[in-house]
Amino acid sequence: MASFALTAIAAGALYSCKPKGAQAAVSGDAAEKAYVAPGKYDEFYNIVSGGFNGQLNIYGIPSGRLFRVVPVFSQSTESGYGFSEETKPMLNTSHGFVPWDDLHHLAISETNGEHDGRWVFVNGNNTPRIARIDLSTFRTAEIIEIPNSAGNHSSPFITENSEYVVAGTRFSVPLDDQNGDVPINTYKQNFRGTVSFIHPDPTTGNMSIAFQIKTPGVNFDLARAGKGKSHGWMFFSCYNTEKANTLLEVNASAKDKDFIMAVNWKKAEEYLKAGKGKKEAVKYAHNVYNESTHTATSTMMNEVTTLDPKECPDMLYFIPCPKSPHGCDTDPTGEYIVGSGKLAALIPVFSFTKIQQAIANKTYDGDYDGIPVIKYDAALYGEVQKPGLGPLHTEFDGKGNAYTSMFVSSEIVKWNIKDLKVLDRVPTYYSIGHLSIPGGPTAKPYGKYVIAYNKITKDRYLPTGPELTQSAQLYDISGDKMKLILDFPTNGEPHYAEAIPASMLMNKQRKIYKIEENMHPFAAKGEGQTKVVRNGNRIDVYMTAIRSHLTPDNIEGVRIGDEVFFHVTNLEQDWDVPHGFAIKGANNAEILVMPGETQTLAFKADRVGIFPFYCTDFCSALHQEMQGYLRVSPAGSNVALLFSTGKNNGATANPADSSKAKTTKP
Ligand code: K7E
Ligand code: CUA
Repeated sequence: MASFALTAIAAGALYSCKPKGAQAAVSGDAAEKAYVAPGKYDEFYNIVSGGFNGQLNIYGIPSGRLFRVVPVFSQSTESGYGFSEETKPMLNTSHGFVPWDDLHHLAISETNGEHDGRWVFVNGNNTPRIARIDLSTFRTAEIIEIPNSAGNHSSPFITENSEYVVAGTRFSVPLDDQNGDVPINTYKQNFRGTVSFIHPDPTTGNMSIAFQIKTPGVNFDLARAGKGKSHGWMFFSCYNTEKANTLLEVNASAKDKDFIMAVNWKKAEEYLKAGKGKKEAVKYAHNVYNESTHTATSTMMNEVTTLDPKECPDMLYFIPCPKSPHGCDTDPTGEYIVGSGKLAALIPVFSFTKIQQAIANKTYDGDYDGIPVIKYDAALYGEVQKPGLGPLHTEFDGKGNAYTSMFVSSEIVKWNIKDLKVLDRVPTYYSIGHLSIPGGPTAKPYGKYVIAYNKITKDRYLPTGPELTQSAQLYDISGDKMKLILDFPTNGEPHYAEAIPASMLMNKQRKIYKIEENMHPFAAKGEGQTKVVRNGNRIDVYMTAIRSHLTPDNIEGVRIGDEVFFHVTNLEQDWDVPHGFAIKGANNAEILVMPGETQTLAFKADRVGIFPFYCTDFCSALHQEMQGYLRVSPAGSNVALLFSTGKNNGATANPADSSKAKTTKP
């Protein structure tokens, strides 16, 4: 009953308070479909890229409720990720500490072409990196930097059994072991692309770069792995086949067709086995978070294996694709490859079977930098005519239909894969980029919904200064016609997203870290193990947190110039009882420590005084009492190092301080 009343009020508000120009596109009935009653769970987890905030956002579908922001390439003031001493190494690169990146795409791990719910891989565009997030903790477990790359955009795309997570360069550049100090207008001679095949260990997920393929100096935009019959192949969209190095908006749009690059990676594996791989000197960071020491390590790697297509025939092919293709998506059967030319007035659909025939018959249109170019018609299954303007990305519902996002005409267009006829179109508000159907990129889509991720929301939401929110929109696709059922704002700019059934993740969530398994070198596994140790100017505080006190909570004997490391171990062994820790004047964030975990906040003593510290997470009725004091004395003071909780152990005033106090009295 209460829900009816709520809906009626919401619907009323939609009409009566509608700002000028707003679209009242959802009727009360449709909105019911997105309504998840208080206390009820959502049907899907929606894992959404945060774009230029470098994070990953976790929403519920169909409610659109935001559950969590997972920091990946960016520091988090909420959890202390990238601020705590343990997590700083996660953001190390060959360029040093890089606490930001631009996260566009993600790929959930797969087994037999279907989601297996173990990990999600994401890309850092700017300083090329791939991260692995563990879906039982929703925390970043590993980050690997990609050498020989710049603008890691066509990345990451995963193969059917997670054999590889694949990453292509957007910007071709001189390779890392070449002299890069060349005139920019020697692009054609000196700039090269690469595509990297990263192998996650099937058991641990730990990533290593298996090999890189050197390619002509084009821009790789997006990619998809083959599946089913096309398993063993990878397809990349390329633009700037003109190899322009300036004013690309004109100079990279000169040609009528660019390419989709088809990579036979099984063939690449054969060449590797036959010893065709070359070891090259490069430098890249590999960062791993260890869940028993609760600490990340960063290792600098110095070698990568490359394959040169000149020595490896039948490994790469180009397929002409009109005009500056963006998305390149394979359907659930693996037979159809959809190229979305941003500037094209049609959508070409290529046939894997025809591509194989064309290769067997050498139906080529010459070559591009020595790589065979398959004749357009020989690879083409057909074209979707008049789909709309600015096709970007395509997802599939598993019922023989494809859904393509149209950036320029702001719509989703549904079409049939077999006869290429447009079946339905719905407006999006506005300028849709990616779209996502639960399971849409896999061999077995779950269907049911399509979610649009929009760049522009003018007139959809209350305005917030010069920048308006970006947003997602949820459409019901269970019937013949798509139906808008919900708008929800997003955190950051959403690019790609995937949705996975709640049942695959909700029962495998980690609840605590076992205190007896804590291998952190500075852990105090009980209050009896707490201590404060001086080593020159370094002071280590082995601290514990449990409802509702910190041990020790009185610390004296610290001097100006000391660096104090607060190693806080959370002794709780209950789900969802983190404790926070912050201290006045720390040039840092706070830290948030999960049950059984140890995290460290560094603090530099820069002035004499009393520095309160406290728990930042409201953990009990006496949370506000969860506090303590650090006394900082002048450099050279002889105040003894003392620490305690619940008793006063006879610390005395510094004689220097009291004499000073006397003499300054008028
Ligand atoms: Cu189309 Cu970077 Cu995937 Cu965004 S990209 S929209
Ligand atoms: Cu612990 Cu508040």
